[in-house]
Amino acid sequence: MLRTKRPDESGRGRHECLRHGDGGGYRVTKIISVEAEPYSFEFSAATCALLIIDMQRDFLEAGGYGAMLGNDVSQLRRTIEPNQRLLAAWRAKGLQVLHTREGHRPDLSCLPLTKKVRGRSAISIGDLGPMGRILVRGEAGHDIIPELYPQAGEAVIDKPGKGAFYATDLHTILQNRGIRQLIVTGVTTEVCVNTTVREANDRGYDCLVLEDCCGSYLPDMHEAGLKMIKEQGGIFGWVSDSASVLTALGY
Ligand code: C5J
Repeated sequence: MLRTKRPDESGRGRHECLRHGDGGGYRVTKIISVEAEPYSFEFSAATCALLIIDMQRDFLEAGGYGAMLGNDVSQLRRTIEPNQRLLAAWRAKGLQVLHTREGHRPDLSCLPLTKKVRGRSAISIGDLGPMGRILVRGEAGHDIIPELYPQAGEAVIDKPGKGAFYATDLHTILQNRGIRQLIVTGVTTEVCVNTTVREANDRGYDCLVLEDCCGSYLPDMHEAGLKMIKEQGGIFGWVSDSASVLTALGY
């Protein structure tokens, strides 16, 4: 495939011509440009997916794991509405969506002992809570919140670690679907979002993280997590917000 960019154009509405080897036909792909830091993030609809990280009841709802550990879930719940708006717009354009869930097999065979005991908390992964066994696949608390529930055709990646690429088929799915760019949202900013963005970066994906669609129980960690992504010329990726993506999509 041969790619030619029109040299005089930049930003919104720019087009890229993709010429296919057989037959020499051209397909014109619109480049969508989102205002972002450290500079604009560009993607084409066919090669970009929305990746929503761990918007699970155990992290976001009263009675879930996060709340049982004494965290203020409102810090995460403020991300629900912007995620809903973005997801609705993304779906309406027919673009690709993937969701992740952090959790473990019921026999806990994919749960390292280190993760089970870290924090020395009275309750830990696998214990029984108000929404079933904490972060165990198949339990109510492990599932995605109803407000952002996956639709048919949207891949749900069950991950045992913080990063969505570790011990999952996410990379294979993205490769098979021709995805090269990810718009990443979800919780928590400094843990699973950051780990996933770093893993994606090392695998050759460009990631745009949306600050209003990501959250942390600890606001200063949210800020730090975003800063680490966009510093040094975007060492791990870009940071923007949902309004900028919606504007770029023509809403
Ligand atoms: C955490 C996550 N914080 N999804 N998980 O343990 O960030």
